[in-house]
Amino acid sequence: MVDLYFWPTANGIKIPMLLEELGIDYRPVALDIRAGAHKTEAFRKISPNLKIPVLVDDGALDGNAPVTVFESGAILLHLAEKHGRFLPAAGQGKAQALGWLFWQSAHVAAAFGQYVYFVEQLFGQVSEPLLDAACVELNRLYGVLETRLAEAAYLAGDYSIADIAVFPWIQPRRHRRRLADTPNLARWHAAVRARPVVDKAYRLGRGIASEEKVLSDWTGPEWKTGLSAVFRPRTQPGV
Ligand SMILES: N[C@@H](CCC(=O)N[C@@H](CS)C(=O)NCC(=O)O)C(=O)O
Repeated sequence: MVDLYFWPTANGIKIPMLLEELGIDYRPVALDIRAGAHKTEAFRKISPNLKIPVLVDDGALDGNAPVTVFESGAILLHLAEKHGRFLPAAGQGKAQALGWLFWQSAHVAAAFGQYVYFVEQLFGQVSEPLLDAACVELNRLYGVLETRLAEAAYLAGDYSIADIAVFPWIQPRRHRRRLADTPNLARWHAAVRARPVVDKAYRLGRGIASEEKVLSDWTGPEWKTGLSAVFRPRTQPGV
């Protein structure tokens, strides 16, 4: 059996997006992180950093040794390598996929997470220069994506675990953005979201916690007005 310990956040939802693509039979184990359900010694044994997601594969389905993987990027990589899909086997394609996968986990998670925390939790308390810096980095990273997607259909050429890692982090309303302002990112976003299994993964998430913002962001109307005071588009795409 393959158990997925998760909650439908940006990092959590990546894994059903890939498991569904691969057609793997898995058991979702919902851990309500908003209620602290992950903060147990039992969970620490499989998740040393006490975060979701974690994949536990007992090997029964394929006769392999049991394996437990924490960190969403590591889980995507593990599954892609094991099944030989959504990651080129070698060469430039593989290098691109890994580069964008690690870029998401190093840059996007930190910067987007900080921006949302400042705006949604600390607005009015966080200083103007700090808020400015968060906005500048958010815009810079959207620009990096726009530039890349102007030259390639998907981040590594073909659809890969890199696209799966980045997609849930693109939350236009939360980021006070219109996707139309970055047309190549918008085209890529529409193509990923049109994949039937992406919808299936998000439906699974909504069945668990429909109030999670990542689940509703791209299904509703794009952000148009409001909170413009905290939106400072100060950098050029690609800078
Ligand atoms: N780098 C980790 C980040 C995991 C992470 O931040 N998980 C969040 C949800 S998206 C979490 O478990 N939060 C609960 C907490 O911090 O207590 C990954 O990509 O898996």
